[in-house]
Amino acid sequence: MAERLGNEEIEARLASLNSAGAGWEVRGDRIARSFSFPDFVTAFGFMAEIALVAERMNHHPEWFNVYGTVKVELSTHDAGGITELDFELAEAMNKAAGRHD
Ligand code: H2B
Repeated sequence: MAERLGNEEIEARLASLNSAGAGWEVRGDRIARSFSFPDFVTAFGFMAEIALVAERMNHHPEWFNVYGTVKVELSTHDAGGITELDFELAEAMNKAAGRHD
């Protein structure tokens, strides 16, 4: 099972996740980001693509969608905090968002 990451490790991975200006932040025991798409169908296309990634990883986002906005929070419940799985899924989201803009 994935291990909870320490604060230094989280900050280092966050910096790399945000190297292209993605805007992820630590919020309590989660990492969070808001994505903005031009409309609902584009946002939903992003979510549909990520749903398949999440199933493959057996690691699932908490997210909230209104029209073109998708607010995401990632944590590893099984580990009680942030693990490398959250950063892996976040990276997949950054890449997918670039294909749905
Ligand atoms: N997703 C996330 N984000 N965190 C988990 O700890 C988690 C999950 N655990 N998806 C998985 C499913 C677990 O609940 C099942 C039973 O494998």
